Amino acid sequence: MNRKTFLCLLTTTLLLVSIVVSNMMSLGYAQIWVPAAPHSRLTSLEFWMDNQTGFMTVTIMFPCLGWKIEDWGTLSVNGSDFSADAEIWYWTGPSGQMIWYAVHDYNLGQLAEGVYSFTFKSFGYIVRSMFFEVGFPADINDDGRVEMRDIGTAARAFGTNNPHPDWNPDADIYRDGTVDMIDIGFTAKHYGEMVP
Ligand SMILES: [Ca+2]
Repeated sequence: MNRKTFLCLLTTTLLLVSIVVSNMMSLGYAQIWVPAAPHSRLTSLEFWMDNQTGFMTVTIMFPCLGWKIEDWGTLSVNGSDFSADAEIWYWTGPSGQMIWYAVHDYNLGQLAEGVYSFTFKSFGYIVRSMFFEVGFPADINDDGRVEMRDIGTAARAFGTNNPHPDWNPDADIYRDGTVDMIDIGFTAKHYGEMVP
């Protein structure tokens, strides 16, 4: 490498470093609203039913005034999976210290007995998700109690999907087309329980 190439490289490197540093400085001092996601531990999801209609209440605790929710997003459904993608912003400048709560109810519509999931997002980033049950799906044979026959039915169908000879749609209580650990887990969780 000759001296001219070396100086040219050095100048380019210094220029790049100064651009990066000045960008970092300006970012550090910028007071703007940026897309953000609240902490999952400060976000709670609560499922409830009113008649046959399911609702999900999302409650977010904010530690200061430098947060705003521009849009709670629209609910989308894919099989047994619900999700909502909100637009939540964070102010990078100074803001007042005050704990406040934002609460929103999503109407999930009429729900048949089964296991479902709900995922709450902000700008596509997953904040929190949960499974919830409607009715008493663990009682697969509908005799009013979860016992070995239900666990056995789920176990026999374990790992299958349509058109496997052991496939049993009744055991697919989280209806995703496969009987897997989610279905067995929810059945086993209620072992010994009577239908309320
Ligand atoms: Ca399933």
